[in-house]
Parts: sequence; structure tokens; C-alpha cells
Amino acid sequence: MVTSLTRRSQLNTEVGRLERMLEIRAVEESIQTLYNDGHVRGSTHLANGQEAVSVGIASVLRPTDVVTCTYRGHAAALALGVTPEGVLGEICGRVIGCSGGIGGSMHLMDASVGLMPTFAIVGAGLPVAAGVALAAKLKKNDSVALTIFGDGSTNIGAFHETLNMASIFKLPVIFVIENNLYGEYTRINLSTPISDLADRADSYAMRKEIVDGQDVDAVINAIQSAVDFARAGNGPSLIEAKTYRYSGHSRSDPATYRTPGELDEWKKRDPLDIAASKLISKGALSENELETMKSDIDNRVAAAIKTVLASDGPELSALMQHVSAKG
Ligand SMILES: Cc1ncc(C[n+]2csc(CCOP(=O)(O)OP(=O)(O)O)c2C)c(N)n1
Ligand SMILES: [Mg+2]
Repeated sequence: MVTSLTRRSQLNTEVGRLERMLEIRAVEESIQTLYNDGHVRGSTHLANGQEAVSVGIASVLRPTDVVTCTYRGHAAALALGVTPEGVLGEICGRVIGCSGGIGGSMHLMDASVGLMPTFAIVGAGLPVAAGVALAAKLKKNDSVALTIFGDGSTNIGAFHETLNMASIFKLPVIFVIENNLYGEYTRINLSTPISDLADRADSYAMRKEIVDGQDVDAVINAIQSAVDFARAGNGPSLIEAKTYRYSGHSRSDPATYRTPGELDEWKKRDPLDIAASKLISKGALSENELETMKSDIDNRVAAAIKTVLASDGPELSALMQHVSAKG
């Protein structure tokens, strides 16, 4: 059986990283179809266009490090190692889902690869990551925590409070902003008075870096430096990955509020194309091998969907599991 841990180790090669980014894109596209066909209850948020950020992060972290991220977390879950069956099963509310089908699209988790349940509340993953980092520091176990969140989240109180505390306590935590230029239906220039969000680190005397979020190698370098810095006991970093989401905010949003032409411009710098052409130009991959890789992925995703749709939803009693109350 393929485990999340074995899938994580597949990111050790450049070809493996491209393959995972292609898989994420294929899974995300299939989610939109599953949603349109009525298999997904509630909402769902795609991260297509942002694959290099998740794969870059997962390529650097150890499975014993901890990650928190948002409702836009399918890509991070797949990158960290969760199988397509685990992600699609959860999104369709089946027991084979990575949270047993009781969490849904916004609540993916897999402790074996360090993924805490993903957060639907904007900014909520940041203080939790800082808490995990504080525990690692007290236990002196050399682990780091990393939290992924959007540009809009940098306007929320939890962002500022957490950065301040992380800096004062020199916590081994890495804050990663996926700056995709939109928070829900609002463009960043209408909500935020600065364009380089990494500059917010200055208020907290924190190390910062801006990175091209379309280039997985650039993301790896930025994350590696921040992780080395944190493991050496120097404290947190704020990394801003400049990226773009191809879909609307969620499920049926056609994103008509976008600046005309903007999507096409970003697609010219597609993270999958950038990674594939680098490998092809240095002779590490042929066009034929790339096509075979893509059709193998399509077949695997189609098989995963078949398995998911044939599997059961959780029993009603599952609602009361993992729930506690103090009388
Ligand atoms: C505390 C809170 N406020 C508002 C919302 C509604 N909401 C959901 S997503 C979102 C936009 C967040 O944008 P951003 O942080 O840029 O992340 P992105 O969706 O672009 O990845 C908002 C306002 C929420 N979930 N939680
Ligand atoms: Mg955003």
C-alpha cells in the first residue's frame, strides 16, 4: 500500500516534484467536476496555479515537522503526501477520506506527515503553529512548524499577535503568505495599503523574504533558508510567495471581478510549465516521458475517483467521535 510517508519521499527528486505538481492540478480539476456533479457538499476552494508553493514547502520539511494551512489546503495535503483517495474521499465525505469523511474539503489532516487539520477560519492556523513551535522549543526536539495562509490573512489580528510573540520568543516557526492577489472577491490594492506583504515582518524585527511562487526551485531555496535559520535556534521568518489562483475564490465563483487579462498573464508563468521546461531543457525529461507521466496521473486520479464514489459515507455515530465535553 502507498502511504503518505512513501509519497512524501517521492519529492526527493526534481522529476518527483514535477509529477506531484501535475497530480495536484489533475486532482483539483477533478474536484470542480465532482462538485458540479453534486458529489461535494458545502464549499470547496481550489489552489490551481499555486502548486509550486505547496510542493516547495513539502520538499524541504521533515514529516516530523508540523504544518497548518487554510481551507485552500488540497494542494498542501497532496504535496505533504496524502493520497488522492485520502483527499478526494474527504472532500466527498467518505470514510476513506483522510479525516474519516467528517471534515470535508476545508478540514484535511494527516498526522503521519505533520498536517494538522486545515483551518476554515482566516488566520486561525498561525497561533496554532506558534504553539507547536513553542512546544518544539521547550522539548528541544529540533522540529519546526510552518503555517501557510493568504494575503488577506495578513490584515487579521491573529497574524500580528502571532508574529509579535513568535519574534519575542524566537520560535522555530515559518510564516508563508500565499499572495494570490485576492481575498475572496476583493483585489489586494482595495484592502491592503502595501504591495510587498513581507514588509510587515519589519514591525516585528523578523527575518523576511519575497519569493517567486511560480518557481518550485525558488520556493525550495527560500523555505530551506528559513528552516535552517529556525532549526539553528534563530527564530521565525516571514516568507511571501507571489502567486495566483486560477479559479475563483470557491466552488461556483466565476471571478468576474478580476482585472481583464490578468489570468492570461499569470498562465504564461504556469508553475508546472516552468518546472517541466527546466527538466526538458537540461535533458532530464523528454516530451514523450512528460506526456506519459500526465496520462498515468490522469488514470490514477480517475481510479481514485472510482474508488471514492464506490465507498461509504461515515455512520451517523461518527459525529460524536473525537468530541469531548466537560460537565
Ligand atoms: C475570521 C474569518 N473572517 C472571514 C472569513 C471569510 N473568508 C473566507 S476566505 C476569506 C478570504 C481570505 O483571503 P486570503 O487570506 O487572501 O486567502 P485565499 O482565499 O486567497 O487563499 C474570507 C474573508 C473567515 N473564513 N474567517
Ligand atoms: Mg488571497
